[in-house]
Amino acid sequence: MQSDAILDEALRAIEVASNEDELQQLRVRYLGRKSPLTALLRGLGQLPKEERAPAGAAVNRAKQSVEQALDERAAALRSEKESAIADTEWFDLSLPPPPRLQGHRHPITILEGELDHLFRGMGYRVVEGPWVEDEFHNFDGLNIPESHPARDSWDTFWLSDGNVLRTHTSPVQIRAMRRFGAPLRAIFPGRVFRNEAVDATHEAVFNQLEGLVIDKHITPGHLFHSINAILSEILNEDVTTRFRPGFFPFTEPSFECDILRDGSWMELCGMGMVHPHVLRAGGIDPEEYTGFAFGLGIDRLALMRWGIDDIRWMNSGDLRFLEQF
Ligand code: FA5
Repeated sequence: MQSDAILDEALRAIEVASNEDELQQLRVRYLGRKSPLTALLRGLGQLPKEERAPAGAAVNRAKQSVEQALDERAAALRSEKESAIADTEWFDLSLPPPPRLQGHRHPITILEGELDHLFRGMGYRVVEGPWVEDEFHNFDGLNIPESHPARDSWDTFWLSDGNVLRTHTSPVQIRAMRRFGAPLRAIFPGRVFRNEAVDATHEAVFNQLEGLVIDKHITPGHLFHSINAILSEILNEDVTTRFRPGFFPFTEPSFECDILRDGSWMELCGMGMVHPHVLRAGGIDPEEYTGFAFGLGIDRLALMRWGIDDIRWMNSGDLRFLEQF
């Protein structure tokens, strides 16, 4: 019968089809509108009546067989493809995974975390202030009026609206005094900005930790003892410090603290007894309360803690540096 011959031809072609595209072409050729099987179906009407039913059934069987052969061949091709992938793209589940790229905390973040923990343990509250400060908090309220030559000691980034990028964390003193009143024990960690020449121990953007304690009968003795205890704790050793007379308009008397490392002194911290003008600016009565304040360079502390030779590593973003922490 004609349909058997067509079926034979179709099955042979399907068997050797080697991809999905060829199968699709064969599907069109043997099952589509212009296929010989469809032509046979159309021609059924011209056959003698008694031949029509068996001939029609034969064509339909042939169509079903083609359909089935196409599906089977498609499945076979898919599984051939998958086993080829399985042969080439396998991996060994028992192998240990390659090392994962892991983030590291920045040394400043590590130190700030430790300082935070240490001071909270001593009953200090932690307060943050804004990086963009107004002239009052950065200068005037700290007893540095416009005419005061001490304004020149900080190379200030002035903003066009008359505000400044804070040159130190001391402005938070006034904010905290006004907010919490006395007695007060607080630290103010954070970033500060100075328009100054950068070298191995000076950055233009660095971090300070300000400490402020206000209570009755606070003396410089409390200040020196606190600084020594804190530095020894953070540097894990009995530190050797020296306290030199210093000058800050917002403390009186004022001191600088240096720390001895590898035979040389490095300046780490400015400090003093809070000036009565500053207490007043913070709304605290200097007749009733005294206090001490200090401003510690966190980046400098990091240099000492890890024996880093240059402060510029801190802002370098260099992974070779950061991956060591
Ligand atoms: C001050 O900024 C005062 N506000 C500190 C203070 C606070 C005094 C409270 C009294 C009472 P000074 O400019 O010295 O002071 O800076 C304090 C510390 O910040 C320095 O001892 C040093 O450790 C660090 N520091 C200062 N300048 C830089 C810089 N350019 N780069 C890195 N660290 C610096």
